[in-house]
Parts: sequence; C-alpha cells; structure tokens
Amino acid sequence: MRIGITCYPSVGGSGVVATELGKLLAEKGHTVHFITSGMPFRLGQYYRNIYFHEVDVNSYSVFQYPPYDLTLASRMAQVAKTEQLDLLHVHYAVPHAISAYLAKQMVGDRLKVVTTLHGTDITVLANDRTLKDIIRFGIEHSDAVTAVSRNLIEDTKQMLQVKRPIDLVYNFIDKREYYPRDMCDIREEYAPNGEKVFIHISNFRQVKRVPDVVKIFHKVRQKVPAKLLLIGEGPELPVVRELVYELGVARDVFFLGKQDSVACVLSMADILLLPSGQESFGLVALEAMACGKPVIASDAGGLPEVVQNGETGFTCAIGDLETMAERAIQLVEDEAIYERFSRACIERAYGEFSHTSITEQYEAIYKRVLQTETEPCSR
Ligand code: GMT
Repeated sequence: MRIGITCYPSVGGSGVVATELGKLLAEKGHTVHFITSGMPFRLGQYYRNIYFHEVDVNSYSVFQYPPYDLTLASRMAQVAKTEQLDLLHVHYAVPHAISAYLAKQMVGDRLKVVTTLHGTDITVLANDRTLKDIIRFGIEHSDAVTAVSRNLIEDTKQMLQVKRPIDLVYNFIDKREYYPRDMCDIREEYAPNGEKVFIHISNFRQVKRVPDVVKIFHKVRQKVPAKLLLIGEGPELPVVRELVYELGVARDVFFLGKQDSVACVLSMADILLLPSGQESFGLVALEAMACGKPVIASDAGGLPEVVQNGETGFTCAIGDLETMAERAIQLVEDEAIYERFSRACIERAYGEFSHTSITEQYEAIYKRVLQTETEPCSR
C-alpha cells in the first residue's frame, strides 16, 4: 500500500506511535510518506520505503494567523496525486482529519482517510464549543476512526454524540527496543547503597500531576530508602523543583531532562509513577512494563486498560497519594511479589501490545477501507 501519515512531529506519545507505525509498515514493504510540519523526532535517519514531505506554511504578512490547516490539506492532495497514495492516516482529529477531508475533496473519493484519536482532541477540545462541531465532522467523515483505548471510544461517543463505529487499536511497543537492559553500573551512581529507584517520565504538563509524583516519593522515602529519577521537561518543571526543596528530598531526586533511550533509563528503576489527571492510554506505562517495571498509576482514562490493578502494578483514584505510596512500598518491600509483577509486565506488554499484532490491526483497517466504497462526502 502507499500510505501518507500526518502527525505532530514534536516529542509526544502520538508522534511516537505515528512514526514507529510508519517505520514498521515500511519494514513490511509498504511505501510510507510522512506529510508533516517538521521531521518527526524518531525519524532522524535513513529508512527504506520512507519519504518525507515538509508542510511549509506561508508567512505572508496579510495573514493574521499562518494557514497551517490549508497548507497541510494542499500538501496532502499534492502528495496523494504525485505518489498515488491509497490512503492518509492522520493522528488527531483537529486539524489533521479536517485537512485530510479537504485533500480528499481535491483528489477524489479513491483517497481514503483513517483518523486515530489520541485523547486531548476529545478529552480537552471537545469541551470547546468553538471546535466541537468540526471535531465531530472530522470524525464522521473519515473512512475509519481508531482510538487508543476503550475509555477514549466511550468518551468520544458520549462527549460528541458520535454514532459511527470506532476501532480500538492500542498503543504498542517494539520489543527489539523495549526490553530489560543491564544498567546496574549507572543505577549505582544514583542509588549507591541499594536504595529503591522510582522514575517518572513525561512532558511535565499540568495533566501529568508531577507534583503528586514528588509527594508520593516523599511519603515512600519516609519508610524506605529510595531515590527518584525525573525524566523530561515542560511547564511544571519549576514548580516541581521548588517542591523537591520544600519537602527536603533534593538529595534523593535527580532531574535528568529529556532522554532519547527511554528503555535504558527505565531499566535503571524499580517502579514507574504515573499519577496523571487524564491519560487516554499512557504509552510510558507500557514502555515501563516492557522493561519489566511495574507501574503505580492513577485510574484516569485508559490507564486501567494498560496497568492491570494487582497484576502489573496498581491503579488508584486520581490524587489518592496515600494509597499510591502504600502500594509502592508494598511492591518494593516484597521481593517475591515484585518479581511476579515484573514478569507479568513483560508478558502483558509483549502479548496484547506487541508491535507485530498492532501493525496487523492497522493494516486490516487499511484493507477494509480500501475495499469499501466511500459514502458521498456531503452529509
Ligand atoms: O500525554 C501527552 O501529553 C502527549 C499526548 C500526545 O499528543 O502525544 O499523548 C496522548 O497520546 C498518547 C499516544 O496515543 C497516549 O499514550 C497518551 O495517553 C495521550 N495523552 C493524554 O491523553 C493526556
């Protein structure tokens, strides 16, 4: 198949999913064309069967706002024609599904559109009355729509009154990259006296509730010798740094910034903390599980579909820091339970969320839409 992929190229779970999927499809012999505003961050080297088409937005001074959505639609249509694309797979309904709809109008109905919902276009933007109708329009006029958790499907149907079927396709991990690594030497630099190591990885947005991570760690630290690794950067970073000093745990908390090799840093730790206020899937929880690390998470959104409570970690009510800390202590203090959880994590990550199975699920959806006659676009 000849597949166009559009995503936000900057760091983030949706960009990771879109780019890794493109790489896997190319590996299987499909031709993949990334149509994005910049080089996706996981695509920095040569890959066979992969092409890149930059969306270069005009900054003509009369435009009060650069017309990204229109330029994208025009670029999608151009690439679809010159490269004879079969379909566009767009990540996020706004604006990508709308731009794809316009491109389809320009190219003709033979071009199919598959839209993947990653979360915030529903859980945040669907509450915005200025966008709600156009998000629903983008979803209803795609040839297929996928969402990354059952919870997100429910939210989409409920918040936007969408009636069409939505396919569930979970996030995935590539086990050639995500597996437990031997990082003992480096771990010792942070935890020289055999302390337990906790880790949190995110973009430090408010929704991730990183101050909760520090508060949970503070509670755990009172009972168990422990260290905390904080990976990533974002708007909440100054607040978190301040809290670390306020709670007197600065000597036990390490800010490592953005890291490329997530599997390596995860392998240095014992437990991932992910107390998010909203998370449609929580890719980092899956990445941790693939490295054999149980997860203490909130029960927000799709997280309970990823982290099985009492088997691969614990899910607790959002903001219930006491229970999260208790569960964390319980896990690190009992070696037998920890080992059982760790094994279950790897098994589950490599089973339900393996890259081979999820790539096949997307391919099946592509085949289905290519066999289906498109309904007239004017509903
Ligand atoms: O979580 C973020 O801040 C990044 C966001 C994104 O746009 O990449 O992640 C969303 O998509 C990921 C991939 O499907 C999911 O694993 C994340 O749970 C989801 N984030 C939220 O729902 C907050």
